Amino acid sequence: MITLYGISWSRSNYVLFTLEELELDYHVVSYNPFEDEKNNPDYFRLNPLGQMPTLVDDDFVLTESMAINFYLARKYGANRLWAESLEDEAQIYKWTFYAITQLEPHCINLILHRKALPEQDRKVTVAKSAEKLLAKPLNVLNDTLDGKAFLVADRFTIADINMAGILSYALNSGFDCAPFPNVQRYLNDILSRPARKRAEAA
Ligand SMILES: N[C@@H](CCC(=O)N[C@@H](CS)C(=O)NCC(=O)O)C(=O)O
Repeated sequence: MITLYGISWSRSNYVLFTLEELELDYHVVSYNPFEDEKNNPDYFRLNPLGQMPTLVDDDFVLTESMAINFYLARKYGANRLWAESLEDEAQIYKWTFYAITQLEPHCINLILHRKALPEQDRKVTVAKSAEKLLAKPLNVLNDTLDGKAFLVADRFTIADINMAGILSYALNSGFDCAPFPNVQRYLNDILSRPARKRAEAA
C-alpha cells in the first residue's frame, strides 16, 4: 500500500507524476505543511521537518521528494523510468541534481515573489534577480536539448519528471521561456503527458 502525504501544488507534483506514470495504486493524504508539530505529532514522526511530501510504502517511510522519485523509479519502473547502464544512471543523477541545485532556488524565489507570498511580502528585486540567475543554467539546458526530446538515453526517464517538475514552478510564476526555445518545447511535451495531467488533478 502506497500513501503520499502532500498536495499537488507542492513538491509532491513530480512524485504524483511518477506514481501516475507508473500506474501505481496509491492514495493521497492532503497535508498542510504549515501545521504546528503539537497539532499533528503523528506526521512529525514520519517527517521530523513537518514538510511534504512524505511517502509511506507499506512500512517503509521516505522523505525528500527527489529521493522518493528515485526510489519509485527503481522499485516500480526499473525498465521504464530508470537507467540500463551505470552511465545513464549517472546522467539521471546529474540532471536531477542540476535541477535542484542550479535551478530550483531561483524557481522557488520566482513562485514565492510573483505568486505565493502575500502581496505585501513579495519583493520585485528578488524575482528579477531569480530570473537573471536562471539564464545561465537554462542556456546550458537549452543547448543540451537541441534536437533532443529527453535528457537521458533518448527516452523518457525519471530525470525528465524531476526536471520538468522543478521548472514548472517558473512557468507557473509567469516566467517567459521563449528565449530558451528547446527548453520551452521540451517542457510543453513533458508537461502535457497524460500522467502529468492526472497528477495535477490528484
Ligand atoms: N527538500 C525537500 C523540501 C520539502 C519542502 O520544503 N516542502 C514544502 C512544500 S513544497 C514544505 O513542506 N514547506 C513547509 C515548511 O517548510 O514548513 C523535498 O524536496 O522534499
